[in-house]
Amino acid sequence: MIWSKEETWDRKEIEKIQLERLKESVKRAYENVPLYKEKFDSVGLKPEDIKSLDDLKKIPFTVKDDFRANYPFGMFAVPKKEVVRIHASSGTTGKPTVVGYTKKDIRTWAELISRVVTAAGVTDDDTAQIAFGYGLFTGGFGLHYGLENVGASVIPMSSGNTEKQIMLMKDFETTVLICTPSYALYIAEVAEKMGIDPKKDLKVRIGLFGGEACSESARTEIESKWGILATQNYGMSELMGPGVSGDCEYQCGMHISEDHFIAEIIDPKTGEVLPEGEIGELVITTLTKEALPVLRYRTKDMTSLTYEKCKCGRTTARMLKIRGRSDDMLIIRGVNVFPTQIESVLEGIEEIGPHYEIIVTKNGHLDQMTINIELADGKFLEKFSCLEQISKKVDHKLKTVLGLSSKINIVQPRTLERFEGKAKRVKDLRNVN
Ligand code: DLL
Repeated sequence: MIWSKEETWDRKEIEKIQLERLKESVKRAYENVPLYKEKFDSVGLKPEDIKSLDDLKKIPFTVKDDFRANYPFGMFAVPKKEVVRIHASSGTTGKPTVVGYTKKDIRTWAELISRVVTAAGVTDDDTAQIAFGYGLFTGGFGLHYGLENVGASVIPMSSGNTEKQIMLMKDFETTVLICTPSYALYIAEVAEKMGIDPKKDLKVRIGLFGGEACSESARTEIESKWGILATQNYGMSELMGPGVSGDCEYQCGMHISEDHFIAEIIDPKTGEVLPEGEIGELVITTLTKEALPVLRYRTKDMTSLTYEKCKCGRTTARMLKIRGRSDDMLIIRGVNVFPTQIESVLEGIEEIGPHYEIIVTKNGHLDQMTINIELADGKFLEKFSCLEQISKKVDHKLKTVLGLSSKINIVQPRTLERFEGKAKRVKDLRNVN
């Protein structure tokens, strides 16, 4: 099923509405948000200079620091009276990033989530359990209104309280689970401990996962443990929250609602726009947001775009799985290391499950990277030689990919930390005394 006709428009129609809305969005931002006026003035650009979609390139980028510098409400383009909802993303340092919505923004949000959940196969026959946090995080409330809008019976469970989560899932016959992929893995483990086999004893058939990257091994494990279709959806507080894009049943890239967002891929170093298919940093311009129009926002998320028509009938551009963030990079003994590189090495080794942890410390003046890796199955623990073999295999592969040796610790299944929200797999302890 396809929720709205705009998802099947041909490119000409999409581009026509994009240009109309881009002009409005630019005008709204320029006239109401001092930051945008300053940015435009600094390069001698006026809203009237945006005459084609190609002119988008002329607009300076917006970055997270712009939100920080305008904390709390300086990025809003409407008077506070018109704002009916405020969310914020926590961030590890400093002040949170604050975002606001008008009544119309909230309605648009519900519509865009309706598209995402319909693409994943959710209908009004479903019972949807939201195990994202409700609160300042956009995950819980964001999914909530869209799921209600399609007519699903929504259980606003929030994250945590895992045993109760499972009890309700059983008693209420939940058919759709909404959470981070790491929490889906954790819930399955707790269910098993309770003597419940999620595949046989529960009725969940679709997973709507987002908020963090999901490796192929995590997705495979979720699908096999739960017996579900594990779909992914993408979003970010600054852009609205969830609802920017989502998988259809073919899981071949997340469909972007292009009548509401323009996506570009840039080289993160030079800012140059890259052609279709190349991997780079995703940059998004919002086209319909009233309270918080965002122009050319640098998401730091690395991905690529395809404009090929999908088998599902949608014509919208798709963004492929996020390949990590450009600011995730660790510098270990001078070598640039992306956690996703490590993850892709681990994915190729069958004895290893989806749980791992990267710890960076200092040994005197030297950086030391330790990777704790959880075995997929306890049976490998029985033989020391088996463990040694796995360890050697990982070390060798990592050395080839990173050109760097690291300390590998193979640990028993179910010993590494589990997460109810977004997983934190990297601990950089170098600056901690
Ligand atoms: O995580 C919004 C969201 C909630 C999306 C629930 C989907 C579902 P933030 O807390 O602002 O917003 O975090 C945004 O999370 O820049 C990505 O790095 C990451 N992220 C979100 N969805 C995905 C995904 C929400 N499907 C940041 N795959 C983004 C990979 C994702 N990373």
